[in-house]
Amino acid sequence: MADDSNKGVRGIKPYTWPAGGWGSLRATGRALNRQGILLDGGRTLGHLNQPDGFDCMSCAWPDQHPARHFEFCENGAKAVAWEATSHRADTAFFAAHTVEALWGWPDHDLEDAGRLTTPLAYDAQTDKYAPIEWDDAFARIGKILRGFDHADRLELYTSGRASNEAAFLYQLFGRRFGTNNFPDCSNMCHEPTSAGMPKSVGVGKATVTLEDFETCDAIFCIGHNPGTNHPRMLGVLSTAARRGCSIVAFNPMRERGLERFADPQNPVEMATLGSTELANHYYQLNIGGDVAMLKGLMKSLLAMDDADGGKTLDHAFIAEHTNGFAQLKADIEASDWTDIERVSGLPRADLEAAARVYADAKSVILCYGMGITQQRHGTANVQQIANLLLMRGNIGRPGAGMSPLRGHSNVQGDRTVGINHHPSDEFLDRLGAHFHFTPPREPGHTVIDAIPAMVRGDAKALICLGGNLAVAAPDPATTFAAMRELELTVHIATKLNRTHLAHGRESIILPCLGRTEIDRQAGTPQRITVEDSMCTVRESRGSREPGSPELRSECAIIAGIANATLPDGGIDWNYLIGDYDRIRDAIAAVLPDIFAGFNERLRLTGDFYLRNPAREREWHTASGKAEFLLAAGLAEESHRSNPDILTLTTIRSHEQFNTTIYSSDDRYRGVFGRRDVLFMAPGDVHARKLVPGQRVVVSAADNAARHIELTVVVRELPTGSAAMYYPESNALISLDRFDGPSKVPAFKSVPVRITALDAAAHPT
Ligand SMILES: Nc1nc2c(c(=O)[nH]1)N[C@H]1C(S)=C(S)[C@@H](COP(=O)(O)OP(=O)(O)OC[C@H]3O[C@@H](n4cnc5c(=O)[nH]c(N)nc54)[C@H](O)[C@@H]3O)O[C@H]1N2
Ligand SMILES: Nc1nc2c(c(=O)[nH]1)N[C@H]1C(S)=C(S)[C@@H](COP(=O)(O)OP(=O)(O)OC[C@H]3O[C@@H](n4cnc5c(=O)[nH]c(N)nc54)[C@H](O)[C@@H]3O)O[C@H]1N2
Ligand SMILES: [Mo]
Repeated sequence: MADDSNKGVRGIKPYTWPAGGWGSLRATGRALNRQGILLDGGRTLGHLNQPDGFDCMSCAWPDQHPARHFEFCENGAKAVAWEATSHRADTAFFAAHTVEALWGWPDHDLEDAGRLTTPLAYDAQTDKYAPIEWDDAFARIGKILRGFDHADRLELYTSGRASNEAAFLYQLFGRRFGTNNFPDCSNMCHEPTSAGMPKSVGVGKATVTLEDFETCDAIFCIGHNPGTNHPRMLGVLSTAARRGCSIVAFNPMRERGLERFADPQNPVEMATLGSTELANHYYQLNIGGDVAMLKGLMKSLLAMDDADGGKTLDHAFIAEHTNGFAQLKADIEASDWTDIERVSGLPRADLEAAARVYADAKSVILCYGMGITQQRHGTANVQQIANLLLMRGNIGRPGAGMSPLRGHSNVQGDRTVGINHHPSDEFLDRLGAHFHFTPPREPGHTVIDAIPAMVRGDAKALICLGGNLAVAAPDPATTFAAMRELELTVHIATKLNRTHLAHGRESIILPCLGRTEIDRQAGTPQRITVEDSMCTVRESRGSREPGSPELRSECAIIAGIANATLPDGGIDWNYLIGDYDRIRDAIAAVLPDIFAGFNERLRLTGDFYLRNPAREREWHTASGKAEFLLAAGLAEESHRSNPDILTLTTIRSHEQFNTTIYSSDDRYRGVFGRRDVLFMAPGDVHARKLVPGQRVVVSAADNAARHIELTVVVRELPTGSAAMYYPESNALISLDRFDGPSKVPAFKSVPVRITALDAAAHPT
């Protein structure tokens, strides 16, 4: 809000500039400077997203072809600076601090201690992590794992930064050990896409490529914040806007990165302080109002189609390619406009206007993110998006399609190569045949299953391939307590975080190379591969010397654990990691449909597209057609009718990567030097007789024992909707509110109550 509603509140100032621009360049310089790498970091950035360089680890947005001179953004630069830092959490650091003392540090400071340099084991006598030899670390892990009565005692968590090669080895290790327990960060992220889309259109991935953004007539952006989370997308959006493509945003908050952008790579915009308007239609719907909004759009389209004698919808496509249209039509017609308006928070006229933009566009791309997936009805949201697109044949032709914006830079690839708690029989058959063993068939655990398994004592060991599981998941206190009862916790990581401090009886931290660093095996630099949000697999080669001579690659660490755990397992792990081409040959053998000729294709072009049948209107569903799928009612949450309860959404600031907090600013939202804020609608602030700057207690509506203190900041939001930053929010969130089919927690719709603290006693 460019007004003075929050005047006098510490750290809150209106931000009137566009996204990008000089603010972005200044922030890039500051990020490099803070990590003490100004000169060398600048050189490193030159390799970012270039054909012979490394792939950016900040998001999964695809790279431009041909590559631009600088193919990175402010937040990509921050991620690189954070990894390439000159700070070190070395032996002296761990000698100086007990785990109890470190527990009291803010999350930012733990990671800012710098890169881990040597393997560490927890010593209960001193309450410190102490250095240990690699072989000793592997032997300790192997000894405990070999002693388990059942392989399902082990949980193998993956965060989506791991390469295809590391992820493939990791799942191979887990399955050879005997478990499908692969809780994954996607279980907190895009799993509703993977659960919902295949039933609708037969694939669980984007049906568009970057080229489609060059010819589409409208782009719908629902529940994502590209200015912060996929900043390279802003270049694509502004090019589209300049050629007259409509951009329609549905988001409870006004996000600067959806409104205006000054492209730092556009000399004219930079010199003239100009910018490009992005969304020309911006609808601030209620948190959790997306099913109602989507049904409102579809209801408007049906009415238009009735009025113009069937010209609005693509009836030929519907007849030839789809199933279930009559049922969908009946379902939509049964929804009442009054209910749609109440639940979505949008007036009928707005929904009709947005539907008109949709109908007037020959080709539409619909992009979506966490606002859609992290809901109790996340899978239903995804399927209603597919319905909307199918109505006008907007899937499987140029300039049109569904574009889920994945999170972590390789979360999609990790899933493709087998990180999955319920793999297909075909995958397991081929894996077993190639490596001569019988993989387990029982489905394993997602995140929301793994944590209760640890609480019950069914799970006794947790290995984390990256990430910060306990902080990222709902209800950290429960996870921390459960982790402390485990027999073994192992973290393969670049930097220290809070999850590492909740140690099991034996607890080991194994420091790994990051994406920016040269990975040498048998003296030869290796390349790894990742898959972007639009299904292109690309190679990535680090260019920096490792942050410490002791670091090992994720692949080498997994091989070390596997050798020590499965000495007679019949898989030659050292052979596999001696040359990563061998891992890729194994991936090609196990997944021939998409990876046949993996190494050859890489050598030819450095990247290749994984075929997507829905893009070619080949529908891999049970019926062989695209399915219109129904969602019950409008997915209205029952707490909505209680005026005491607000619906809280949890968002990322511009200075964080998930649980990694770079600094306490959130420039585009006008928040500086603090994160302890609660964004509230003016009406809700007044109704509770609060004032901006007041300290309040925010408590979970279902359990007042979960609460945190925040400062009220007034923001243009629909009444009843509020927002705060993730991950601090997770203390409020329960493990039992999740989307049924995908088990993704409802991070974006948390029912809360607000109680004022005495303003005088608790100044802002
Ligand atoms: N710099 C940076 N880049 C990142 C990340 C990062 O933390 N930092 N994280 C990466 C990861 S893992 C992911 S998954 C992606 C996340 O990328 P996004 O999906 O953009 O992530 P969020 O910040 O969670 O924001 C989602 C948006 O949804 C809106 N929203 C909230 N509730 C609702 C709702 O009910 N309906 C609708 N329609 N909108 C809603 C919020 O206002 C916000 O603008 O980004 C990836 N890229
Ligand atoms: N309330 C709320 N909760 C959420 C979300 C939300 O929007 N709201 N979003 C959810 C989403 S979308 C996601 S994806 C999850 C994220 O959950 P995670 O993926 O578990 O968390 P990150 O914060 O990305 O993990 C950061 C850690 O990864 C390690 N790391 C960094 N780089 C590397 C590397 O190259 N290799 C290895 N091995 N380790 C590395 C570092 O130790 C760092 O501390 O959080 C989820 N939680
Ligand atoms: Mo994510």
